[in-house]
Amino acid sequence: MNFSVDPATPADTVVPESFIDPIGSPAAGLVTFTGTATDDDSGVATVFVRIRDLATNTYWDGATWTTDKVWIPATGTTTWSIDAPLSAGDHRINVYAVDNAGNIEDWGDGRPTVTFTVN
Ligand SMILES: [Ca+2]
Repeated sequence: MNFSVDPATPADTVVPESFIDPIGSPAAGLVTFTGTATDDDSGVATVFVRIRDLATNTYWDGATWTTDKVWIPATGTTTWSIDAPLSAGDHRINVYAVDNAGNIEDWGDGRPTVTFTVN
């Protein structure tokens, strides 16, 4: 029997991991969220964020608030940021990362979630 090993590029099967920096209780207005992401092998391609206003049950699409459960790409990868104009009340942010091999951080892997109150 013959076995061969391709030394060139082992497939990346490791799912990336994202993290949200502490948010606290920001003041109403334009709020900047920041965080990080890591990935073995191919590296982080994109970080997606979903920001929900729990009072109106709407989601920030980058331009306006919508009832669609939209995910929008953050700026940056291993360190990322995103801005959203928030009114007072409870909000929730979720984040996930995708790596350059197309592996997607799914809910089962954690997909960080933070619920916070805007003052
Ligand atoms: Ca990977």
